Amino acid sequence: MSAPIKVAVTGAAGQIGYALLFRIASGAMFGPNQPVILHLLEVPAEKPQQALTGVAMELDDCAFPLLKGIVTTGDARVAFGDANWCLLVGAKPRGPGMERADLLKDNGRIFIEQGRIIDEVAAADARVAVVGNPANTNAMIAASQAKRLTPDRFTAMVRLDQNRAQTQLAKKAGAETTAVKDIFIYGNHSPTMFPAYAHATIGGQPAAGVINDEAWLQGPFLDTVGKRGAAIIAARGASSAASAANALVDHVRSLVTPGEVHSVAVKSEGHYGFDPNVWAGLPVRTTTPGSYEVVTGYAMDDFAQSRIALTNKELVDERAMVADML
Ligand code: NAX
Repeated sequence: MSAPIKVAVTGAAGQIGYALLFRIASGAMFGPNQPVILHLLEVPAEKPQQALTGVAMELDDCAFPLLKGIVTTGDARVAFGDANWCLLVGAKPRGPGMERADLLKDNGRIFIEQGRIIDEVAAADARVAVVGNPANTNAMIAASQAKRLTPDRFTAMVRLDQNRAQTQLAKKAGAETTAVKDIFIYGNHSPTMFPAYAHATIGGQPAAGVINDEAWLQGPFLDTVGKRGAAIIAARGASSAASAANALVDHVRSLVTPGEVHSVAVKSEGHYGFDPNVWAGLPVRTTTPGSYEVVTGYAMDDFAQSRIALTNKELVDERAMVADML
């Protein structure tokens, strides 16, 4: 059994937090031999702090063998102190009539502060995974505040989009989800994202050939994956939570498993036509636990290039909207 690692989770009393913490504590994220200490952050107001106390009580009530401690706090310095992983789930939701630029700025303030504090107090090997929206740009903002931790330590989650795309391809082909491989998400976690179906395989064969319906791949498939979040809200009356928590488990588990190839939003180095300095969803290969390299060399046809240009433009525009804050 290894020494416990410290895992900070923000927005811990929110709906994703509630679906996430029990998975981390059970070993789903870091494996059955890795004890964890949870550092749970919520805004320092009475109600969320009370809710957080209740969540911690339920975690206690599970008697998880791998859970070696729980810290609940409203102080980011305490939450991120010596943390090995910082899972940034908490964010301000978009209110009625709120412009995207206002959402970006309000969340920008949160991620500037959290990025700075993580850089000051987290463990030397700290890794950061951002879920709170707009996730890609929030990761870019947090990374911009770091002097000690390099930009590769800051990732954002597009794994929910990858999982959604994998299931849609499997359903269309009448195949098991496990038969679908190499479907990766490029760009922003927003409806502009591009699941590059041309590289995917189903049962070892090119997915486009198995499905044999280019119009479906370019139309309903992309629409369903891109607008799935809104469809869940319309159906459930609340945004995706359990599937988002599950995707974060996958995101981190793949990042600590050498050899895994998976979709992560990381700092672009210009590959596939993305502007350097935006955080874009890309296929990465985990090299050593917590480290990765971008998988380059996938050929992009005109259609793919035009979709990547669209999602890249959105990321560049988001960066421009917060440029004065960085
Ligand atoms: P909730 O509103 O249920 O929970 C968010 C929690 O964060 C709240 O309890 C709030 O008090 C807390 N919080 C806000 N600011 C904070 C701060 N500065 N420090 C600590 N805690 C803070 O939202 P939930 O459904 O859990 O979603 C969380 C975030 O995930 C949202 O931004 C949401 O848009 C985003 N999502 C991202 C996804 C992705 O694939 N990247 C998918 C799911 C989800 O929509």
